[in-house]
Amino acid sequence: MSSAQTPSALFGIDALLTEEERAMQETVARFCTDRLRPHLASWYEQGDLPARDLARELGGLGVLGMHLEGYGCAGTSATAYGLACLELEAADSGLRSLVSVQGSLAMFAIHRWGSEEQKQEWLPRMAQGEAIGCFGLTEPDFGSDPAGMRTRARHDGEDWVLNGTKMWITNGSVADVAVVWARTDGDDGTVRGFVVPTDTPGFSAPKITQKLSLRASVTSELVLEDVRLPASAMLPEARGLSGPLSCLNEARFGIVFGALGAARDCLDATLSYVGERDIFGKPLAAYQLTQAKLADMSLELGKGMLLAIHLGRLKDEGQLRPEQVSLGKLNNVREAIAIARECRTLLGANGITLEYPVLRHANNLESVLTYEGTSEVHQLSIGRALTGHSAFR
Ligand code: TGC
Ligand code: FAD
Repeated sequence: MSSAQTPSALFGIDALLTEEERAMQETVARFCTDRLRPHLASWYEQGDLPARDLARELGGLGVLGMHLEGYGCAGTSATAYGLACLELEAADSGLRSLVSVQGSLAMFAIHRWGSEEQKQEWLPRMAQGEAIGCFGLTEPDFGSDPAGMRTRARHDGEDWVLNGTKMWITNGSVADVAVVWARTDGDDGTVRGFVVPTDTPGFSAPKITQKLSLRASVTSELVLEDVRLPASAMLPEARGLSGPLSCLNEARFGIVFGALGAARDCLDATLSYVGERDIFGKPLAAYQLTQAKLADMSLELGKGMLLAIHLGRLKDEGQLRPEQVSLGKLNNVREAIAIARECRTLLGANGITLEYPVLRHANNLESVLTYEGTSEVHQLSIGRALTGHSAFR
């Protein structure tokens, strides 16, 4: 047999990255191998993970809010952040989610839209993983259409009083601080963001159980019953839906890279499996049908990487537009889940167990396909950019 190449080597991906980016990728990959991989199957099976310990370790690694400037954040390139997401998601989408929600949603919201006091109070601790954040936008009846949200913020003297329910909130039950989006009773009912310490009376976060996807991740409901907050809890600079939607661009960007990590891990496991599995007297890898599958999957993985790196460079130049993030999220998650499912076929019955990562990734990617804008939402965003017509309503 001639020497085998990885899909990444086939595409020459490393040549497109800076030394610093490759170093960051390797550091995160090593952490995943040493610290995460030995536990992934059992965390997934138990439907739980030691989120607090992991947050501190991830903080020590420097990946929480790593693409933000100041307040204890590393200020890396967007591409370096994407590559960290890729390695984390090659371990498990739940781990990438923990980091995405912390850095791209909760920390970004405070960094971009918060007061200096809010930034000083929360960001350094969140960067170190000493404080965990969550981001409450989705509600039981309003996921794709957050404009319909029912959570209300009522002015009472100098205070704000929040009532409502948020649903499917990553990190909710383990969070120290929740960024909650609510419609105000003043300001013509504008959507505003609030920084809510989770020990505020009236706030609770029951954990959602019985998930079949993203099991190594804490997902919760947020219940707000007369949660009274001082005026200083409002994010002063965010006004309207563009506030939360700008945060989604950040998290979606991480997923553009992250989903490819899950796909790469599936392909790596499968390449190794087909080399060792003998069927009808020769390795499964030596059949044309197998090689056609492997070639097509590698092609999609490599094309996805080229797209991700292109979008990363645009982001670093401050040129990345939301509809371009939609191109990446739609394509790379759609292809990643197709790769995971195809890999599963090559593993036969072994593919349905936790001994191999493939079905775990495929199941996780069902969530990734839905959160941060479903495929259909991204198709419609691209459609709007192409035609000028909004077909959401
Ligand atoms: P629309 O009229 O289009 O926009 C309202 C205002 O927002 C602005 N805007 C954006 N700004 C920044 N970035 C974007 N991507 C933006 N998209 C829109 C827009 O310019 C406008 O600004 P202004 O100043 O004129 O008021 O709003 P719409 O109600 O028609 O909705 C558009 C739509 C459907 C695209 C949006 O609602 C949407 O993206 N829906 C999907 C919701 C979603 O993705 N939720 C994710 C929740 S968080 C999560 O899932 C975390 S998962 C865990 C993990 O990340 O790991
Ligand atoms: P719906 O909006 O009800 O969509 C159902 C179907 O209708 C989808 O196929 C959708 O594409 C389709 N559809 C919607 N609109 C249209 C249209 N205009 N035309 C045609 N079809 C349409 N949210 C947060 O705020 N914070 C979090 O931390 C968070 N974490 C999550 C973690 C997990 C594991 C999961 C699964 C979800 C999480 N979410 C979070 C929620 C996530 O963002 C929503 O699930 C997502 O936005 C979709 O909303 P929905 O589930 O209500 O689906």
